[in-house]
Amino acid sequence: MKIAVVGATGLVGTKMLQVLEERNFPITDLLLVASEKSVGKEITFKGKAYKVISVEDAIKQKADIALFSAGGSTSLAQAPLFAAAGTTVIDNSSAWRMDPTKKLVVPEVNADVLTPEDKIIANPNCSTIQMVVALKPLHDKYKIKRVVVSTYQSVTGTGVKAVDQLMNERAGIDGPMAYPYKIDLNVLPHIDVFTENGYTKEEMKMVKETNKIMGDDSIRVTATTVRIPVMGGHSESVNIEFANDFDLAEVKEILSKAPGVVVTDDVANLKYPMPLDAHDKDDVFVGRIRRDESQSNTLNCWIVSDNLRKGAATNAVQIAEYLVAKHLVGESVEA
Ligand code: 11C
Repeated sequence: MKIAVVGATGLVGTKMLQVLEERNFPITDLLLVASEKSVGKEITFKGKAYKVISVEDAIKQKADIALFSAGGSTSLAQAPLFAAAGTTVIDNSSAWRMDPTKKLVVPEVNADVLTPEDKIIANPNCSTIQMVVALKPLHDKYKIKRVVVSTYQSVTGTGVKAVDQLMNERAGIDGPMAYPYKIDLNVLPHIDVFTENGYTKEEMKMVKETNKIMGDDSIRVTATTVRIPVMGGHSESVNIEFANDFDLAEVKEILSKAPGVVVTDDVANLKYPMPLDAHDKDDVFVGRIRRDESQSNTLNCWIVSDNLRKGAATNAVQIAEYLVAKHLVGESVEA
């Protein structure tokens, strides 16, 4: 496969390269693409140095798959140009997610919606991805009516500038601010911009993207998304009301067998998921699984995952792996 990574110098782009290398993705040619200011820079992949090229150069080289992590406006402008050249784009921005003509995919949940005609495929928001990986097997068994989620999100979700802000504050150094307030020793109940209904865009992504990925608009979702001074991953407190009653042991059994999920739930031995443990892993960790005693058919749990891995790079690479495995890209499709 000829693979392009667009936005190769950013936090997610760097992680995409790491994941492609670790998972030994079948690459014959690799195109590393970034904005003009990075063109010519060298990046090492599997011990070989590659020069960063421009988007225009990359389009001409007709990659089989382009993994995009270059922001919404770049994606809106450039993804259709790659698609027109025959490249299948897997885009990590929010640009295409709610477009009814585009698929929004988490492989463990809905990879089967993909066809060879899908030339721009959207990768969901990180906080949505880790939640739906855990929700899907439970929805299949008990049917989810409503989800109430509160998130505790890593600064890595914002990007390098936010990581720098946190580290500078910890070191007592003045520097550029990614957030309107100090983040070290603080909590910001604010991720992405506020919308007219008083929720943030991040909160509304969790609502709308969950319905689209799960293929079920009857699931009601309400979210409060919060930034905390943490690096390794996003955490979520999730309250799930089902149509049907459940057995707690069976819930744990279902989750422990679910693809992409690791149950870490042994409170007697103080075992529960934490971002420090999830960091640089591909799994979604679920713990603190317990009945909500205030309401029937309702479960509480705690879901943690590395937002740069399963929440972004790994999910995109898994989509690419699925396309290859099912012969939905490459020469076999063009023939
Ligand atoms: C955050 N979830 O943690 C965001 C980052 O729509 O892909 C990813 C934003 C997106 O700030």
